[in-house]
Amino acid sequence: MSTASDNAPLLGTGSDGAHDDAPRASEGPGIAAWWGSRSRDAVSLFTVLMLLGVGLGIWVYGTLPTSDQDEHPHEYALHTQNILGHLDHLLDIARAHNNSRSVTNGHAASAQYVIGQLREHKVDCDVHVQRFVSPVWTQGKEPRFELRGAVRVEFLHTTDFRVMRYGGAEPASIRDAGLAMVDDACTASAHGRVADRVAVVRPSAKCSLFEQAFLMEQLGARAVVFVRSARYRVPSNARVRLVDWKEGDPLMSVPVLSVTHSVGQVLRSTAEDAHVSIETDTRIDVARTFNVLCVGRGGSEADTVVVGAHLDSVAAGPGINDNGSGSMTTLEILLTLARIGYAPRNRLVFAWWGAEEDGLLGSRHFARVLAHGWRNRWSDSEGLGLRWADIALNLNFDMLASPNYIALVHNGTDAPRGARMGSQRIQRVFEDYFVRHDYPYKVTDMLAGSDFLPFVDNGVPAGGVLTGAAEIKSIEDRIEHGGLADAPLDTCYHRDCDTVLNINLVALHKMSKAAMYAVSTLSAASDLRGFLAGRSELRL
Ligand SMILES: *[C@@H]1O[C@H](CO)[C@@H](O)[C@H](O)[C@H]1NC(C)=O
Ligand SMILES: *[C@@H]1O[C@H](CO)[C@@H](O)[C@H](O)[C@H]1NC(C)=O
Ligand SMILES: CC(=O)N[C@H]1CO[C@H](CO)[C@@H](O)[C@@H]1O
Ligand SMILES: [Zn+2]
Repeated sequence: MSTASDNAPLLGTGSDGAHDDAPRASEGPGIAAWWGSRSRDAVSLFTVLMLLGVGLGIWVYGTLPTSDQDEHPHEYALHTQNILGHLDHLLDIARAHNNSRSVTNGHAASAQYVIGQLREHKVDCDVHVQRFVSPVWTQGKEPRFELRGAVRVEFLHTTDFRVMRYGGAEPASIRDAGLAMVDDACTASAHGRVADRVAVVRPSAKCSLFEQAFLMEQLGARAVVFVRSARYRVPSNARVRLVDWKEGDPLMSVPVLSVTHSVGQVLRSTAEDAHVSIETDTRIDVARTFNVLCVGRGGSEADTVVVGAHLDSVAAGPGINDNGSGSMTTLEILLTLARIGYAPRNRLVFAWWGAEEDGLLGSRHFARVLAHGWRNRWSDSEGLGLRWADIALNLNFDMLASPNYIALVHNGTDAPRGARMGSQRIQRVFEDYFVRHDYPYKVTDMLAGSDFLPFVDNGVPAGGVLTGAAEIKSIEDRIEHGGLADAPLDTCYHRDCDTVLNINLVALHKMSKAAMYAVSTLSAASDLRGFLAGRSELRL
């Protein structure tokens, strides 16, 4: 009893007056005796109230979100250092595979690393490997292009002409071929003279470059030369093949060159009696590759959020910023969510696309199989447990750590009508992050160049952040975003110096957390479809 009443103030039940007059028997020395008087009871009442007050304060403090960290715990749980650790592994993989992680080199080892991490951290998802084939174009020796006529000109590679990517499935050596000037290569008529000659084509807007080049090839042209319009000073390095290639579609056999406008004028003015020689050393090999998918086991299937990044690099370098930074950030986001026991309201699917650098083939394959029921020889065994109609949105993370970066958010208004409203809403989620942290950012187009395209083209809203590639930073952008003006955002874009040293840590930190914010927010949203359709606000 006495012990209890001695302790009463601390338990918050004493000071009821019952003991007011009873002098306390001192049961022991020290503290117990100290409490045994009226005045001390007053002190103890004060203590109780004070402690209660403090306790209440602590409780209120603990339940109210009082800091950014309390409000956005997922962002803070993500550690940039871990992403760097993954990137180190990717670099090791590239080093062991001729300094590349392309379809034919280190992609498979990169995928094994991702799958190994998912297993090691016991991520609660079904891992699928979705196989497809991808044409891989390579160029060996420098090409040559020479004109013999009234004048004799040896054109300069990259200054005057280039072999367009995917233009030429095998090495070619063309000697003294005549020229045929073609103004409309979209229609087969009127090109009788193309056979056995080199077709010099002014590209038409009426059909794709590939359709024009392929028609010339079918009409017997030995090579195709596209003349650029005068506003470009250099020949094009674009792909000539349809980006939407799939197994069984044709590829160009004969060489396809791009030349500057002035070279085109020289060819045109000497066409009658001129001959050209062309030597190329290019190949197209059809390689097997795959996407890695981690299909979450929890959350509403009908509101699936697909988080994607491409895992392959170009053949020319290890691709650590491009786009290792995106793929390893998404990996670390997933591992972090697993570590903190995150249970999404909406199912999360993580995707590491293959063959992005060869024309978004991995994500296009995914969309073709799911949205259009397309099958290849492996599809039946793949059973992904996913339906296109269940995919509510796609988040795409590509380059997130460009050394001279600008924080860029994709412009949802660029998405086709069916995906526009949702894409605008996703854009706003990213913008909220930058505004909340007071980080400068810029809205950039969402028209081409990455794996969100097959989603928006098939009615699924998409969004994402990126930090820029070969674009040059303007002085205005430098004032707003810092860094270096008149320099590319990523000097090492698609080059062999794209290593861990090419990673901007500040950019990686900001952008990976922006990605985490969007992933955790959108996968936790109730009525996600209503939010994307503009019917409701974002509710968690
Ligand atoms: C390694 O890469 C270089 C440069 O890209 C290339 O010339 C060479 O053929 C590659 N070697 C192999 C074995 O792939
Ligand atoms: C977003 O895209 C739309 C349509 O393509 C364009 O009108 C608008 O100016 C763009 N917004 C920004 C901020 O670039
Ligand atoms: C953001 C960005 O530039 N990402 C790049 C990733 O790789 C593809 C394929 O080369 C580029 O087109 C993207 O631009
Ligand atoms: Zn790239």
